[in-house]
Amino acid sequence: MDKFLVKRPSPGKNKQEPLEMKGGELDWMRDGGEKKRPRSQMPGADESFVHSPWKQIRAEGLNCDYKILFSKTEADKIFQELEKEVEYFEGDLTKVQVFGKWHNIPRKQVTYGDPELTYTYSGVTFAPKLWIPVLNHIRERITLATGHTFNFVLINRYKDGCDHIGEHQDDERELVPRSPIASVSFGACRDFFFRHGASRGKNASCHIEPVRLQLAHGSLLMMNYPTNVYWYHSLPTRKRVLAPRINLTFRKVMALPKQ
Ligand SMILES: O=C(O)CCC(=O)C(=O)O
Ligand SMILES: [Mn+2]
Repeated sequence: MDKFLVKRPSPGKNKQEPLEMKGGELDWMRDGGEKKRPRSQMPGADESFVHSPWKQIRAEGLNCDYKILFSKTEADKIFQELEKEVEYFEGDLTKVQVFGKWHNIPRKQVTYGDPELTYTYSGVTFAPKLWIPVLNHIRERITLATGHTFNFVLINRYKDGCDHIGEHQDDERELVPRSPIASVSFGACRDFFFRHGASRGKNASCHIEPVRLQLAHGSLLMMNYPTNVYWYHSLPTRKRVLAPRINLTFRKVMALPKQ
């Protein structure tokens, strides 16, 4: 991964890391039944804001930025809270259509977001569940770090290294044109690949090296325009990974008339 990385200051509009946390969003992080405590006494507060540098990931038509957004202590808490509170889709919503055939998806999935939005992905239209505190907490931290706001999140849970996501582009028609996608990961560190569209398959028109990243616990990967125009991404199987991983891709979605 280092081959593609150049260190630089924060790329967001908000160059400064956040200075305060708002009480309400953190209620789930406090011990039960206690009065509000000063920030310095809150669990994990000392380390709440990690000052990890941004790393640029650049290749032809690929523009991504990566950083550790949450300290280990906070990422552990968030992971536990996600395991407790996120309710994944069941039944027909756990299947996707590929070349006209329906398959069970090799992971668990769910969407949360503003109520008027929908999202069509691999032939299935998802209505979002309403925001819950832990998701708002993550969403606010991304906004503080990048200056971007998001109204929708797709959550994928990979129970172990057998669960995966195949090569695809995030190019759904509901996405606000040229908007970035913020991908936050918790749990097992997994390999994540970008492959240029022109270098895919037998009829590849040129050879462009794939880009391999490792998405760590508590990390944020910003996929900026035009990455998803030219590059496909995937999370391949890794048989040796035994622990679960949760990935959340925060998106800017437009309310579209029903087709
Ligand atoms: O799990 C990941 O890191 C990627 C998920 C993804 O690409 C997607 O939800 O579109
Ligand atoms: Mn994707």
